[in-house]
Amino acid sequence: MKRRTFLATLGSLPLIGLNMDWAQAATGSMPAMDMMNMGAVAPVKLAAVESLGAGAALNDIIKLANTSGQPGLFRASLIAAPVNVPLLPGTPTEFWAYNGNVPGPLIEVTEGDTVEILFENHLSQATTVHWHGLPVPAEQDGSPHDPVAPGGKRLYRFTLPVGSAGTYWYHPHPHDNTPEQVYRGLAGIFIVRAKVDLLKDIPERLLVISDLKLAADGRIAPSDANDEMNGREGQFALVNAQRQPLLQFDRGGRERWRIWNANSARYLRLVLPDAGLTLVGTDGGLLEHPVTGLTELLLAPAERVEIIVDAGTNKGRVALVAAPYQRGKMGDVAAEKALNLLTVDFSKVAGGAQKPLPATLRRIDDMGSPKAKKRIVFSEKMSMAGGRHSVKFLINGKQFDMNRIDLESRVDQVELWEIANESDMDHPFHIHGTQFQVVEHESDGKVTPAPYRAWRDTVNLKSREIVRIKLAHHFKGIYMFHCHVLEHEGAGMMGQVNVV
Ligand SMILES: [Cu+2]
Repeated sequence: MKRRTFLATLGSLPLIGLNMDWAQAATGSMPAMDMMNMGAVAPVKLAAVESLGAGAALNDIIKLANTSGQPGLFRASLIAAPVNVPLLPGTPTEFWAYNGNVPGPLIEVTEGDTVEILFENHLSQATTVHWHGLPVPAEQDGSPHDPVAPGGKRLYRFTLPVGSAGTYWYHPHPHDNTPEQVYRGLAGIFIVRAKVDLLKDIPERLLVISDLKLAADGRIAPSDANDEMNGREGQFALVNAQRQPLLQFDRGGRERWRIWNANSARYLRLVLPDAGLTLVGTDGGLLEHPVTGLTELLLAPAERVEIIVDAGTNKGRVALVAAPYQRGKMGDVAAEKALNLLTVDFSKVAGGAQKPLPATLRRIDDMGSPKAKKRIVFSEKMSMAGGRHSVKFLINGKQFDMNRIDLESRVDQVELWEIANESDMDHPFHIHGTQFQVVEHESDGKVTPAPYRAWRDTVNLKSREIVRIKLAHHFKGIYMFHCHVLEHEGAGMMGQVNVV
């Protein structure tokens, strides 16, 4: 069974640009192949999409209560533990969740605040809490170097500097099992509010989009070979853990939406037909100027945006759609199709013209001339070494090794990082502990400067694309950088920079 599935996948693989050991494998002359080499299992029968109800009112995200009572200090506890949720009749579904919530509770602080989170691990695996995108010291980053053992606890403590306002999240990042811990439900959201925010009077919505691959028997399905290779995409793209909820546009004619792509691997090419869609923020907070007139917005896994949605001339119901996006998946995969993420009901608001947004939202200075340069290359290599099938996802030709430092940077020094994707698939680049500015994209020798200045911690690379970014780290220590298709990260598409 395993062999047949594997060969079916293999038969339609594009061979161009791949390691040619693969062609030998395709002849079928190899000895029995060991799928377990990829940690993958054969596909299981999935629950029907209609088995989860749709159309319920959109949930708000639960907030993590601040227990400190002291101004400038946010103190709370997070517990990672299994929780049973009745999704299908019969067997409840076991998720792994922070404080019993999927997605995890919202941590909401103001720039300048100190954050103290007492974390307890009630899982059967070691885990960490990684503060995705936040400028935190290396030893507070929840990196694979600082696991919290099953039954263990630790205190995370960091101060968020003025200027760090933005839209972040937290999720596990242990040496192994990051993909599994996230797909079982461990991911929560984090907002750092600015002391001065010119858009603060616009009512906000928080939309956390996450993947669920649910087996017909109610279990969360294990990842199969296709998930391991292309990144896991279940049959559900949930919004605030709901299938196609209803967003009643009833907070006035204009809303500010923060959107998280918390999927393991699914890209979100967001389209909201006929509604005004204005980009005002990225991972690291507001842009300098609103970007108006967008018809679609691509969010790679782990990316966040802030958009302004105006009721405009909409009077009825419109679906927020994830339109088909080709990211170079390999093998015999289903054709990409549009997914309705949620329904927006504009019928309760008077549309019409809204007053213009402020032309300038805040200042983002150029980071200045880089003092050093680095080059990162993403590649994929497939082989049948020793009769064992393996897909390797590499950075600079290597798989992740926790005992190897790949790069060295100087604290506070601005560097130019050139990231080249020499593979056939898209890969989103993410670096820990800091935000960067994209300088330009290059494709087929054509260089396109970034159209606006923005702070990001994640940027997508299409196949054969080069992206140049400027970045600086502000703490010493070891930080990870990796592909944020979690199965690729788990397979070794990750490196370490030591900041000295
Ligand atoms: Cu990747």
